[in-house]
Amino acid sequence: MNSVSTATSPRQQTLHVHRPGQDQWWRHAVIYQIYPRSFADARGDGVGDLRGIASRLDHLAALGVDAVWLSPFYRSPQRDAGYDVSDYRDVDPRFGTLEDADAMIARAHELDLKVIVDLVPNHTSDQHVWFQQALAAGPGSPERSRYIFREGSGELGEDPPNNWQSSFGGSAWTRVKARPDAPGSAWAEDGQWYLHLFDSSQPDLNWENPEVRAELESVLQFWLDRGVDGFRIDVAHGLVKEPGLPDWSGSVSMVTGVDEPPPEETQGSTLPGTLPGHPPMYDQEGVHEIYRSWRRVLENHPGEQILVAEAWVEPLERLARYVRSDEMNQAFNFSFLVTPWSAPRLRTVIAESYEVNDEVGAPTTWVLSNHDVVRHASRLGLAETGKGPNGIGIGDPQPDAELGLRRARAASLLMLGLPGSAYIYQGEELGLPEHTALPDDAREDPTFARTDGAEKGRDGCRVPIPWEADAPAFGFSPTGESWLPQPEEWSAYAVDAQTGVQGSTLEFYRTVLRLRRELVLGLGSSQWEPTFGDLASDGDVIAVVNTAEGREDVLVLANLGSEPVQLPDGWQVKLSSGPMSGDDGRTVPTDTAVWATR
Ligand code: ISL
Repeated sequence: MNSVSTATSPRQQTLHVHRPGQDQWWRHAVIYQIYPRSFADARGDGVGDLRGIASRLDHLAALGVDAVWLSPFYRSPQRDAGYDVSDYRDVDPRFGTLEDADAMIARAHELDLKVIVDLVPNHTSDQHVWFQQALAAGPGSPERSRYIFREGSGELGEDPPNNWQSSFGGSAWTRVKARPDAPGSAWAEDGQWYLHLFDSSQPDLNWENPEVRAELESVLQFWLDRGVDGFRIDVAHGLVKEPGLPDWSGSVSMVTGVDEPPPEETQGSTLPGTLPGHPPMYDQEGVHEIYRSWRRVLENHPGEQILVAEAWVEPLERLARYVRSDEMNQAFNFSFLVTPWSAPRLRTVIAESYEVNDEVGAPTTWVLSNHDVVRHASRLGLAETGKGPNGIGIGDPQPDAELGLRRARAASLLMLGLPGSAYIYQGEELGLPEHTALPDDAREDPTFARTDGAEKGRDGCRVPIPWEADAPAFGFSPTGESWLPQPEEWSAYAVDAQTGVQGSTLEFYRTVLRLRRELVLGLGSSQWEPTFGDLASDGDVIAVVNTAEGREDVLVLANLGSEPVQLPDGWQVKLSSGPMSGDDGRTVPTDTAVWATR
């Protein structure tokens, strides 16, 4: 067993100091992500809806979260599960009506939950009236200049304008007349190409066009007036492209971000402030001006609404530029999410996260799961932890479910003990694993088809969640319909099967969130706990002390090593992610985290 080293550094090493006055709700909120298709289906057609959400919000209030973020529920052909918006000011009939949205927001507020909605400004659906008008109006028209249309390369314009690849696989360009399912007359035959960083049904907007800027600001205003408390900004790093759209041979794929930088000899960005090989479609300087103007829109509105950046930008220093004091309020910490299950790696990302965010006065955020990645209860049970694959299929290496859940609970206890704001993805409070055996013909994520099945895609983390062990579709819908099939074993994960059951993941999360709130851990200061000496600086233990005036110190400790470790003297266990061991119950086993007070 690893024991406490006495030869420790006398000084605790500071990670983060809470500054007086920085107590706003979004600096410490626990935000629960609702994926509307898969949360609760009141109508019984197998697709979740807003009335279903409203009817289940009391579960979230009882869980103890502060806010919900809903993935898009706007009018959309659903080619990318709602991230292809055809009308930003209306609700898709699959999810309900604007009145249902108002009622859902009102119910959330009644329960003291803030509501954050998703805004998708990088692209629209090809069914958006603007894109239909652009096709009809032809090259050189003001309608086309709302998007990024270009002539093709090659003698006859038969090749795409540049070599950019879609994050979902294949070229990032589609030629107008070549589109196979073109709905007839609306489709021009002029042979121009349009850019889409994602699916061909998601044309990228042209953010150089003032009309685009004005329109999206008016959309912000529309939802502010309906009472929302903030916006999660989809692909926040993508809106502005490098002028001239230079070739770039790197690859940017779903989940993984920039996983292959371009070979050295090929062109990359040459813009000042970017690294050689920086992707010319992401993280361009021009995006920041947009967020400054949005911040002003929010500040002119009564109340305290926020902007959250979904930006797969590395290193963390670059990401922190999105949360400077006059830009967004928060950015998702994907660097934390993709870090392998390794104490040294996690310590590094934790320290860096505080360093870069404190520099700009922004809260650090923490996140382990969302609708784009393999659920962390499964990801952490894979032989190789880290960012994980883009989906898991029946023929792929399968996660160790028990190991995954043990680590997931430890990871969540670690994350929720750290100062800052934290995200929970629906079902994670149930310890829900990824569905790793979905039949291919059930898959809907466009990445599956666009990569010819090489990537399984994100459906496995989007399966409707279980509420009642013995009800049809586990209580997701009254009829038993479910747009993706649920594994039979999920009855054991249902909310009613875990409620009141000591040691269940749901009761664990409830206790964690209650204590986090009582002790206001999200607004604490933090430092490394020095007692562990080498073990916590080079070894397998992560030990952070969360402090605040007027309350007891809280030690947040996770043991990622193969040997158990002893809790340092003076600390009393408050809560652990799994059973403690040793005669006195003060030994922290492998892959276990603990909160202790003194
Ligand atoms: O391009 C990337 C890396 O730089 C991606 O990781 C990208 O930022 C990310 O996948 C964006 O995801 C969001 O937008 C997509 C949508 O399919 C996802 O569900 C959404 O979270 C397109 O709107």
